[in-house]
Parts: sequence; structure tokens; C-alpha cells
Amino acid sequence: MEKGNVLVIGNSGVGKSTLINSVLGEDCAVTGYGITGTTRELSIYENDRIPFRIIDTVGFEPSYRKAAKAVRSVRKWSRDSAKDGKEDTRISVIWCCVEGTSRKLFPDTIKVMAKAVSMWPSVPVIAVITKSYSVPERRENIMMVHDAFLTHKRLSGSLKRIIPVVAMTYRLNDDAYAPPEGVTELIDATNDLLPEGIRSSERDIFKYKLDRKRVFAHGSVALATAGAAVVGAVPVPFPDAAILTPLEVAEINTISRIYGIARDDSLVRFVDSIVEAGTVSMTARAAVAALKSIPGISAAASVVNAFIAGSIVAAIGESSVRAFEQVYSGGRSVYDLEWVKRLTEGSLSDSFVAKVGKALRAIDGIQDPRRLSAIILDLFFK
Ligand SMILES: Nc1nc2c(ncn2[C@@H]2O[C@H](COP(=O)(O)OP(=O)(O)OP(=O)(O)O)[C@@H](O)[C@H]2O)c(=O)[nH]1
Ligand SMILES: [Mg+2]
Repeated sequence: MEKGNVLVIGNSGVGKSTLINSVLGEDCAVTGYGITGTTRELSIYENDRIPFRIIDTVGFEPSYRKAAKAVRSVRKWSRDSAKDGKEDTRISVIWCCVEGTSRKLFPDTIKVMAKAVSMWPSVPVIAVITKSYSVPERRENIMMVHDAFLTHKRLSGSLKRIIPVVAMTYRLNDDAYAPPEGVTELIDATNDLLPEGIRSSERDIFKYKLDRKRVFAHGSVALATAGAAVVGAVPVPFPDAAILTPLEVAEINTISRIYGIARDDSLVRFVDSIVEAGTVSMTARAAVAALKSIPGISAAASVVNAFIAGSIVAAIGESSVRAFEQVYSGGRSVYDLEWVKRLTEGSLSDSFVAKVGKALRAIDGIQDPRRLSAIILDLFFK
């Protein structure tokens, strides 16, 4: 069975490392106050008796600004865990540690924790109230933590349990001690949440990768759009969108590579369908004709052509990104030629003509193809 990972975060000195040692039943993580006992880098611990690994982190400084470095180290760990071969470092449960003796939870504390784990929006969170030495204060502390998490939209959705713990016997005075408590409850709660957490982790990683791919894909659409604005600006009036075929083929192939779609005959047919719908189809021809015949446009013909060409390539690129996203996610396949044809033609329909036509009327005086393509990209990606 897959062993999940618990990420332990919280302000410096709240007792994260002490808690980890108590859970593992051995002193592996360094603990203490001041310079020597503080945790300086992320470390992962495990033993045979516990079905999850535990990641100790660098404690946050209480202020949002000062916490930046420690936050970055958690985010970097999360990003790295998205890579192939790093599956066993992904986060499946988060312990957000707050100190029971501090009696106050500053909004910054919650904000910093949320920022550190923003890559894991669906991973379950357990709020651990460390140093819960005072039994009478526990109820009140649980309410306080509950309310503080409620103020944060993202974390309030992920919060599954609030558990007060004493990780190590604490000497209250000469003859009174606070014994360890809550540690086995925390282990049980974590075990219960692990299967769900491992699934959530996979979902979050998938979404993260999809977001990254979308950013890269939009980058290649931007390049192709700029290229199209240059190609379109030639003084010869282009008869139809077919002049853009090579550009569109290159653009769509790049997007398919970003989504890691297998390069075979079915992909070629899929790309052909998009290009056909985006160049020589009735819809594409009608869109070009409608835009070229808009009355009252004062811009030079070459600028109008450049703008139309760029807009078509941007629209086709945007709909291709959506198409390949669905293929990558498994909702559609490269055999769905009718579907992708409709999707592509849909991106050049009346609303495309209306949107581009309106922008065309406003570009008076702008000649630079780079500025034109920037306006176009705003139109399609804002
Ligand atoms: N007696 C007792 N002491 C605790 C407990 N939890 C934390 N401490 C003490 O609090 C101090 C800080 O604890 P650490 O576990 O090092 O805190 P940390 O959150 O790992 O701190 P950083 O690594 O700086 O982020 C240490 O001196 C611990 O001994 C506890 O449950 N009982
Ligand atoms: Mg520590």
C-alpha cells in the first residue's frame, strides 16, 4: 500500500519537531529554542510502525513578511514533488500546528500557512493545538482555532479535525505535570484521512500540472499570434484564412506536444480537422468576409489584415488549448474529429466576429504588429 506523507507546518517554536519525535517514538528531529534547536531545512522521517512519513519544516516567523523564506521552502518541496519519480514526496495530510499556550491566533498565521500549502487545495488538514498543557483551556482553544480557520476560505474547507496535544510531559510545578496526550488520537485521525488524502494529493498534482501546461500553451499561442499579425500584414489582401495554414499547424503541434499527446496518425488527423475548421471551413471564410466588410474602419488595409489574421490564430489556439486539455484529462480523444471541428468552428462564430470587429474599430493609428498582437491576446485570454 502507498505510504502517505504528512506535512507539519506552523510558527517557529510551536513544537513541530517535538511532536514528530513523540509520534515516531524516537528522537530524530532536532528540537529546542533559539538558534541551535530550530529546524533549518525540510526533512522527512519514517519508521516501520507508522503507515505514513512525516515531513518536518522550517518554522514560520509570526509576521507575514518575515515568513517568506520558510514559505518558499515548503512551496519548493511541493513543486518538486510534482515531478515524475518524486511521487513518494507528495503531501497527503497537513498538520497545521498552533500553540495552545499563546491564547491568540493572529490572522497572519493562518494566511502564511495557507500560502505555504496553496498547491494542495483539497488535501485534508488537521489543526494540532500543541502545548495544550491546560486542560480547562482546551475547549476554548478548539473554538478559537475553529473560528480562526473559518476566516480563511480555502483552509476552512480543508479543515477536518482539531486535536489538542501534549507531545512531551510538561512540568507545571513541583508536584504537577501535564502528561503526554492526544498523540495517539492524532495518529488515528491521520490514518483515517490518509486514503482520502492520497487521492486528493493526486488530484491537486494533476490540476497543478494542467495549470502549468496551460501557461506554456498560452505562451505558444502568443508567439503564433504575433507571427500571424506579421504574415497578415503583407499588402496583398489575403483571399481567405488558408494563408495561415502553416502557422496554425505549427501552433497546434506545439500545443499537442505540451500536453504530451502521442504523435501518430490519429493526432495528424485531429490537427488537420482543427486547421481545416480554422482556415477553409464555411465558418472561417464567413468570419473573414464579415470582418473585412465592416463599414467605416479607417485603419489601413494591411493593419486590418494583420488584426484579422492574428485574431484567427489566437482563437484557434485558444480552442486548441481547450481541446487538448480535454484529451489530456481523458474526457475526449483524438478520434473525436466531429467534436473538435465543432469546437473550432464555434470559436470563429458570430461572437468572434462581434468581438474582433469591435476591437478593429478601436485600433485606429496602431501599426506595430507587436502592439496589435498584444491587443488580440487581451481579447482572447483576459
Ligand atoms: N514539555 C514540553 N515541551 C514542549 C512540547 N512541545 C514543544 N516543547 C518545547 O518547545 C520548544 C520548541 O519546540 P520544537 O519542537 O523545537 O519547535 P519547532 O516548532 O520544531 O520549532 P522550529 O523548528 O524553530 O520551527 C522545545 O524546547 C520543546 O522542548 C511539549 O509538548 N511538552
Ligand atoms: Mg523544529
